[in-house]
Amino acid sequence: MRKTAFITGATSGIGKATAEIFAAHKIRLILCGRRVERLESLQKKLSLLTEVTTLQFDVSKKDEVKNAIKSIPESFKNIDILINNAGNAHGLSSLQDGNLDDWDAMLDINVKGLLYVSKAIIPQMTARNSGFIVNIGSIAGKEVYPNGNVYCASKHAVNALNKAMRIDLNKHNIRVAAIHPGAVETEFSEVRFKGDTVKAAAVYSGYKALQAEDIADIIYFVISRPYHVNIEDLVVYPTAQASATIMNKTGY
Ligand code: NDP
Ligand code: 8X3
Repeated sequence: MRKTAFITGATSGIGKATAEIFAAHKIRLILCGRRVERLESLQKKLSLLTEVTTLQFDVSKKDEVKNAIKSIPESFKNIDILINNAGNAHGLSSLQDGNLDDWDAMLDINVKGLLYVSKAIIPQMTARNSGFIVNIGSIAGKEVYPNGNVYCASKHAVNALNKAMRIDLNKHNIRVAAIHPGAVETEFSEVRFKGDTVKAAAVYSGYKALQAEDIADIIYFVISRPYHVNIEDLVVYPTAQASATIMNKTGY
């Protein structure tokens, strides 16, 4: 039987590329995000390959999450794979200069949003003793870098929650995995720098950054192992990057 996947943050970057590779493998899709026009155009494109439904909601608003998940059409209700991907960095400044609204956004979206979505979907997985949750963390969840403070804290929380899910869901036969990318060339830096495309482009210049499709390929590899195999934690860098702050920008 065809699997059904629920992907948050499917309107851009890693989430969109994951939707594309899943569709190519005939996985049925529930695509989520706030930008409805993007959801609709992706649904139109991917419906040529698989069944697709969309949900527009903000992961950080718990009532929106609950209502959206309740509204999933009956034929999509058995979710086999949850990709907790929605998230962003907002700002890059020292803790002492930090912006409280940016802090709220990162903690509300990257941490609480992931929790709200997981809480709403997990019960039907535990009822079936089956399911796979993939959490998109970051190297920011493995190390702390200058001015990364609250974004790093949010991704350290994702790393902790990934381990917590592995432990608490163990008795329910549910697979849980985290993928922690380094620099991936998406809209991520545009969001971090609040639409400053020059600053955003500089992040990815002088080397070959990871592409969203690279991470999507890895996500597909992880979810397509035999059921008894769980790849729990993967850190993925571009070849040019050795840590959050060590980047070989000599053109490789
Ligand atoms: P993008 O900015 O390209 O995509 C972010 C996605 O998250 C969009 O689809 C956006 O959809 C969604 N999103 C953001 N806020 C909300 C919200 N409040 N409610 C619902 N959806 C939301 O970035 P990436 O693809 O790079 O990021 C995906 C994940 O990968 C994030 O968790 C990020 O932290 C992580 N990551 C990214 C790295 C990178 O270098 N790019 C490296 C390591 C990890 P919409 O705006 O339509 O709601
Ligand atoms: C995105 C990678 O290094 O900007 O999570 O934190 S980094």
